[in-house]
Amino acid sequence: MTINVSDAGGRHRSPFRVLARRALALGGAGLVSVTGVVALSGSAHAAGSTLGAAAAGQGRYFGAAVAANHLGESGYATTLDTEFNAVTPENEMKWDAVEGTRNTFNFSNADQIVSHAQSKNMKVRGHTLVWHSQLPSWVSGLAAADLRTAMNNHITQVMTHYKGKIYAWDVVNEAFQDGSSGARRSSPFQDKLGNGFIEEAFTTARSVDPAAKLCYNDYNTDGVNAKSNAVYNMVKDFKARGVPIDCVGFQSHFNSNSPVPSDYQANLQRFADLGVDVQITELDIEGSGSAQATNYSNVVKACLAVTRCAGITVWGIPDKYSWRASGTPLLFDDNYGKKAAYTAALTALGGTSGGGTTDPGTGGGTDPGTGTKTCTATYTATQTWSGGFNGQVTIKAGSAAITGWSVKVTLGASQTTTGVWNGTTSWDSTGKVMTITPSYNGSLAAGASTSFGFTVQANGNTAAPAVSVCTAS
Ligand code: 9MR
Repeated sequence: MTINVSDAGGRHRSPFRVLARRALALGGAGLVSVTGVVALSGSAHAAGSTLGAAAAGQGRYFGAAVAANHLGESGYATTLDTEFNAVTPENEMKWDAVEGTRNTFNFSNADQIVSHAQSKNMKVRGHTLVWHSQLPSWVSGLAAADLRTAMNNHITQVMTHYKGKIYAWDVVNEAFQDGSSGARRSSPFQDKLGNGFIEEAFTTARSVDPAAKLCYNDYNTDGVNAKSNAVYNMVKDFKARGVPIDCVGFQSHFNSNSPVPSDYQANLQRFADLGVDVQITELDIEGSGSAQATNYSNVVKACLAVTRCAGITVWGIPDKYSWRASGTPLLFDDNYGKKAAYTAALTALGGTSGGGTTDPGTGGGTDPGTGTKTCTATYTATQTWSGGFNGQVTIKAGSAAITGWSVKVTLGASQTTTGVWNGTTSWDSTGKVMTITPSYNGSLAAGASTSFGFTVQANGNTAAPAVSVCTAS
């Protein structure tokens, strides 16, 4: 989420309250694939003993974000194929991945995921066509008229390549600001093309693949708040004026600073009432054990209680491959053992566990720590592709609790960054050194960790950026 710089801050502070009423009608519009993939369950397992089968029994899909470079790992592929009946390429369909150079398209990694999904009869969510992040610098450098041409061409080429194979596209991603303004986020598209870029993108998308559902997707819109109100008003306006839109994606990245909102179901319902499907598109919930399990259960129940909630996608399979692995936010542990959260999600879907290991979670003791405040910063390259890579820096508090941290990241020659998440960035005058401080994740118990990440456009230089010593406060 580009959650960039000011991301995922806790907007929803009230304790989660289940508002769920179980839906009586199970098959809302949009639950039947329009892509020719008829069966919702991709596996031969007994009805209800896997997430996908249990969701199918409720007229829903249950998907996972998938990375092409993990498909060769047997535990990964087996878990995907057994448990899920939908996929979203986690990074492989983003602009920088498919059109790093203008009008030169590279679909190889995304194709691997789509072929895999098709061979297992899984739905594919296309993610994403127009987004300010993971956007090559050639796009941001264009003047308005050329940018419009490039945007429409990108949509046209990518959707044509996958025509008939995509259940739903995230046509526009994360176009609104966080906070109380309800304003559009500044981006090359917004700044140069104005508010109309969103409807233009949807209109172009409809003309290319009329069978694909067209979604607007965002984060921090999961409860009723200024940002979701702004998206709501846009969708209402689109429906009133006949601008094509079929669905709204609620990313649902939750943690203690941004918990599952108490009005989650009510928020999904009010969008559904506008005449669009709602989809939970990037679900992950940091935590462990029974607290995490309860949150997962509540999210599943909220979806099932909204007839037009078409399905749920979790943002990864095992914790170790999560974009925020240190928060262990997913349903499977690093060895593909089923966590308590898995069992809770399956049970909420009306399924019954067919066995497997259950990881109760550690609960994580906290040491109040009284000594000097220290932290360490560890860099890992989490993803690489032809034009660049994603870096992640894990910040770990020493033997005392801290309330703030700061790390400098120095980019190599020719490198630029297109997005930073889970951190606030300030740049030095050379434009090469960014100082990252917390966006919401400054307070760490002794020994606890958090991470921030960034995307680097390599421009020919794939060397790891230099990460300075962590400074704690
Ligand atoms: O999970 C994705 C991670 O691997 C990438 O490094 C990151 C780069 O922007 O994007 C992550 O996925 C984001 C998604 O595309 C949009 N919503 C927020 C997700 C988490 O950051």
